[in-house]
Amino acid sequence: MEKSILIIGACGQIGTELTLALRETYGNDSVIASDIREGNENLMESGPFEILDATDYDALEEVVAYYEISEVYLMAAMLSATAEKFPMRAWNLNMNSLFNVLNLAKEKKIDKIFWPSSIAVFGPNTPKENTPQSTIMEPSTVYGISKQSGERWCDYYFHKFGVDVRSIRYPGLISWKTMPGGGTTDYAVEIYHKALAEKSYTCFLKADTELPMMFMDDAIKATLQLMDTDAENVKVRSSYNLSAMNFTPSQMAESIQKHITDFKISYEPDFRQAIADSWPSSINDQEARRDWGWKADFDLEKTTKEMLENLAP
Ligand code: AKB
Repeated sequence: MEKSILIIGACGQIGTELTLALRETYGNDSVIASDIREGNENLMESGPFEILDATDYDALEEVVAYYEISEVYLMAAMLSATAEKFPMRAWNLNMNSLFNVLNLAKEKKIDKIFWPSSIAVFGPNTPKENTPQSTIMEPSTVYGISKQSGERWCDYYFHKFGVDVRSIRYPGLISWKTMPGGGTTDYAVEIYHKALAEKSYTCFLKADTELPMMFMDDAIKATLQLMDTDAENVKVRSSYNLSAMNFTPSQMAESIQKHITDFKISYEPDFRQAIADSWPSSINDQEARRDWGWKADFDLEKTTKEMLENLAP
């Protein structure tokens, strides 16, 4: 039978590019985009779209039955900075949407799930450098707590009910097609927009805050690769560590200055500094490399070139 794929949260930063990539692979009509609001023109015009609140089980079940969906990518979530402001709303969205999708698979209404986790599952007591797959996980943010709980539930549904759920701990993601919203790593996208528009940027993190990051093409490649591999290769059913590059805001500014020589950066750390300080600065992703052949293509220099070229007016 042909695949029929539902993307929940299709209008967000990852969802938009993932939908377009999946449509290119499986055909426009086989990939149903959904969100609580409409997305950009590219996304809306390239295939079917449904307004859908993923916390509403009945509405979700109806869409799944109507389109005979076999795979769900659940990309809807409230990210770290916004979740600190609305803890209960974040918990409700991040957890109930996951339970709804896991339960659809448990009831055999869908076959396969992708659910994104994050480096936010780690906390201040986690080893900061080269953070291993399995280690101390004591997240100190609302978002991190929801992602860590989500990982435990994914692992539980796999072992208890045989649900084929697959997941990646995304680092900060850098893209030019859609803006991120409400994350702590968002500075790494905003900086390019401001560099081109104003030749200056005031960063909300300190100059030397090193975080794991990834260019969106790599994130999409990893997601499709993990979803494509045979089930027996997926040895980690909580979520895979994934790494591409690590840098600080000042290193990022230097890479921009190679193209825009008069670009200036200043620093005004806000509440997001504490979130960033609780996360790892680099990630060990040997399990993803071993199990399904993961390897990143983009480093900081290549990312900067790609971002500036595509965002330039
Ligand atoms: C955030 O900053 O909240 C996200 C993430 C690292 O999961 N980009």
